[in-house]
Amino acid sequence: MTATASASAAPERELTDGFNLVIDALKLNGVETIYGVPGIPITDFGRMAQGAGIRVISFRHEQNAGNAASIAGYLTKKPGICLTVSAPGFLNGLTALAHATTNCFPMILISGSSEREIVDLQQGDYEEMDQLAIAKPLCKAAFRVLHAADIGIGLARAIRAAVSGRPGGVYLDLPAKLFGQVMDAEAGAKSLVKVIDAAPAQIPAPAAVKRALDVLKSAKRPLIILGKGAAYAQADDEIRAFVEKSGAPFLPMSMAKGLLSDLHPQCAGAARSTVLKDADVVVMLGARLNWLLSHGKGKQWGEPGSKKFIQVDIEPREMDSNIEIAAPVVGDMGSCVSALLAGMGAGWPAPPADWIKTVVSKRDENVSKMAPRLMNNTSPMDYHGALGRLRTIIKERPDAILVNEGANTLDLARGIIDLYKPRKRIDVGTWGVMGIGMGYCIAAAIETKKPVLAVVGDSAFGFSGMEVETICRYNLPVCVVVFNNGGIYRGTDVNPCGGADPATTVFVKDSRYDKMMEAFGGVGVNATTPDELSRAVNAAMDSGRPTLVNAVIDPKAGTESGRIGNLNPQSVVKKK
Ligand code: OXT
Ligand code: ADP
Ligand code: MG
Repeated sequence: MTATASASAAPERELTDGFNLVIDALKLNGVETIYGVPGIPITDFGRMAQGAGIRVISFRHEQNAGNAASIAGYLTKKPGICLTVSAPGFLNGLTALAHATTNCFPMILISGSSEREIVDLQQGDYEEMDQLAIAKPLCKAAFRVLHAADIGIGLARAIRAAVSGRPGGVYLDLPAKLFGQVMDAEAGAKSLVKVIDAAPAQIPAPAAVKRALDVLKSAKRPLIILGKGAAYAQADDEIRAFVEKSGAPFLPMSMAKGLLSDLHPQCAGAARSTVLKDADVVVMLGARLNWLLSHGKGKQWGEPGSKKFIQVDIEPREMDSNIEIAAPVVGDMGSCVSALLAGMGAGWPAPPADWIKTVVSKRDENVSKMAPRLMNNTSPMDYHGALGRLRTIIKERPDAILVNEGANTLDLARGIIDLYKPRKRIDVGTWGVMGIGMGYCIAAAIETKKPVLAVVGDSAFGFSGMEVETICRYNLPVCVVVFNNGGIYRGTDVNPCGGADPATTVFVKDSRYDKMMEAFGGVGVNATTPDELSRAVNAAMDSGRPTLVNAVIDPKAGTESGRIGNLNPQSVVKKK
């Protein structure tokens, strides 16, 4: 976009400014959507971006916009863009930026900021804050653009930093003054950069591939762990071919569920303890040996030294982060898995039959133990009865995106709801963070154009619940099921002093979250039995109308911290 200016004698020349250059740079690099909250100094920018054909989704809180941008990055392999105002808006978005970095999701937080001259002298500007300095330790890279002529380079650097190598969050600081800077339009256009090959292939070394295959060939009890890095890579066919050729059982981490169907004959999701303890060679594909895998040590992993690890990851420094990696394979997932496949050649030996038999019989035992619990129709509902119905709904609609947060609501849904296709399950991720829910729903609906089913605890929902208005405003095909057990983990705690204040973990009894959706023109349903729940969710998924189902769950049904109670310290010196 350009304007013209004429000095009295000089010939007319076209002008552009910072606003237009940022928009042009984003469009040049294929950015279609911005998630944000308007205000000083980016209100007009948002308006102009919308006018220029970028979809600008306005949220009620920046953290939710940031979470939306981060998961947009995960789902598309392109950096999700979040736009915030200075200081408080920036800080609200920062949690999401740090979350993106921790989870290896590509995202760019673009924030307006106050005047450098005033900020640096700490003279008290409007929303004064040294945002760049604050963002730096919390993201993969941080940049500031001071001159309009550098906007193109600034955005190019941000895009490359976000998606190349291990993806992550990038901060781009745009001071208010930059937006108004005027420059010659032709020079401005020339200053923009179209990023070529933003995430170049990283080919693994042949020696590393051979070493890994030697270790794998020696295995008597191989296991493949699939992580969200493998799902992110969109190397679905190569990964499937590798897993199937190896014949090894695979264990999907939470967001890798569905990369290969949970019903695949090699899936060991329902035999988790057995495979972790007894495997002798473990292939990690885009998964880290962090807390979610007990750092690769301890009782869960059987005898110390009883297994060798092959780790495929784009980040060399991930190797040996917790335990020794016998065969590191560094490169992008697609290239690494293709190289492994090629090296396996024809006639790769199947794992010993007794190992497969052990895994399959443990899996089948756990699945049949759970089956009857999923069919109950009791009221108030327990988690199994409710989740059993949602499991059927996802089975019938395998293209839907499942968003999941909470404690019991998370842990039980992870085990009960099977996934059939890659990148269909998005959840609390590496931090176990509450509040991703509605932001993820909005971005998932927008980026994938598929129906979204959110299964969220009543506490979890509270962190982003106001975004139901956003869901209604944009008329998104999102069905939110709030598992309402009246509290965090359970709804039964009492104040130890017996005073008037409620216990710290409980909420208002018999609350009706469905009314929130109704308040903004969506559909609200109160469901007290699994049958009612099933009817309401099916109707929502059929109609595509924004819907919130208040699923009344027995307040006694959950356990403290869900399945991670072991991480929840309990005092042994409780005073009266
Ligand atoms: O093999 P074994 O026999 O062991 O069996 C395993 C599987 O084989 C088997 N399985 C199956 N059986 C049959 N069929 C099938 N299909 C099947 N699939 C699996 O089941 C068992 C268990 O399998 P699983 O789940 O795979 O294994 P396990 O051992 O659990 O795995 C370990 C982990 C660590 C990988 C796993 O547990 C995991 O991924 N956990 C993630 C946990 C997590 O991130 N939790 C969220 C954080 S909790 C807490 O922090 C909360 N807060 C604090 C807070 C947070 N987080 N954030 C912020 C910003 N502020 C505060 C809060 C406030 S949670 C929370 C709110 C909670 O209240 P809500 O109301 O929202 O929710 P409710 O609890 O519902 O009330
Ligand atoms: P999970 O929680 O599912 O175990 P993590 O987030 O812990 O997964 O691990 C993801 C890993 O995947 C990170 O170590 C990251 O470096 C890696 N990764 C991300 N993208 C790629 C890619 N394209 N190729 C290879 N590894 C990747
Ligand atoms: Mg709850």
